[in-house]
Amino acid sequence: MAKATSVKFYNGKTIPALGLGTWKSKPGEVELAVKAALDIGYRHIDCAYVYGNEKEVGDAIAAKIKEGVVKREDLFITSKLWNTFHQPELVKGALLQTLENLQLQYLDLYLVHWPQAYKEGGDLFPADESGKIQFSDVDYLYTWKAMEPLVGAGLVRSIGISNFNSGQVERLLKVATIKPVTNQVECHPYLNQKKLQEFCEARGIKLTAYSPLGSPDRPWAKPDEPQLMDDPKLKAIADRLGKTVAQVLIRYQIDRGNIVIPKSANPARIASNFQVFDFKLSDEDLKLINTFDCNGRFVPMTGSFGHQYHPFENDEF
Ligand code: NAP
Ligand code: SBI
Repeated sequence: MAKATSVKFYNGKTIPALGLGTWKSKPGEVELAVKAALDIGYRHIDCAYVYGNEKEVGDAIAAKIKEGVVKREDLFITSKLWNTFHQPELVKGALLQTLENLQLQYLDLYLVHWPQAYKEGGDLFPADESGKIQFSDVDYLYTWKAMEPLVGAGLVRSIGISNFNSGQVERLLKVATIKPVTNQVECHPYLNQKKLQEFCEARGIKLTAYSPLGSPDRPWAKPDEPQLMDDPKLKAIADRLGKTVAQVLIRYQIDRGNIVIPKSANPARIASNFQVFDFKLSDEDLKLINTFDCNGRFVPMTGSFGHQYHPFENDEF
């Protein structure tokens, strides 16, 4: 079997280039999905407190360590600080809760999930009577300053960011003692993030591609919207290579040097998505796929529109 690719961070740590996404995997199915993934060879799992399924992910990891299938040190486990815990005094407690949920002593990577903060202390999506999300004005720079000591405390190996635009990355770097290792953002052929990737790469920050398959199960998807995986141009490339469109979309990220975290809760698709280390896209195919960009964002986070730190409202990239 061909060897799985790794990506090296500026701090010397490595991350398996392909990880399993877990957003929308129901608590009742995610344990089976993670167990299947670990059996198949995945060593990187992407989690978050807000997904509401960390305990079941933790049960799967604990079971596979107990069975002797994997050792903790061979795994790469990421989780994320949710928007209601941005106040610096809340950051360590939020991490400790995630560690308890996942039954882990440390995370390999802890991300600030979004730059914008929500009202602290209650619902994860605190809303007023009209349903509008209630914002907090905590500046993500103060949140970052509370993330940094988690590394020295041995609770996390690396720290990073998610959904930060180029201006926000630049602003963060001006105060950071520890630079983020990665910026996890939406990335696929319709939103290929070429400019943000180059911007981050120039600063030693790797890009992690979320929703790489176009997130067809996103809760706000409308039936008439185009599905990335149904794109006939991608289907033609996949057919020519004898691969599935999903495999081409995953390989597209790996061949661009990105980390990629497709979600599946289906063991057969989890297995098929891992069959991407026996082929490579040619430069011609990469160039062709790069032309499909249409600023097509599947995860616009509309509920945060109007927040001063919403990442997608004002800046170009
Ligand atoms: P995605 O990975 O692009 O797509 C997941 C969907 O594709 C599911 O409906 C899945 O169905 C289906 N699928 C998976 N493999 C397939 C295959 N081989 N053939 C056909 N369908 C397939 O979407 P995503 O969940 O939005 O993104 C991936 C991960 O990125 C998330 O789970 C999460 O971990 C992370 N993420 C992070 C953020 C952030 O703000 N940082 C935002 C979004 C996502 P089945 O499950 O039925 O297979
Ligand atoms: C949730 F748990 C609920 C909603 C939601 O919308 C935006 C996308 C997101 C997120 O913030 N991170 C994800 O992986 N999905 C999400 C998660």
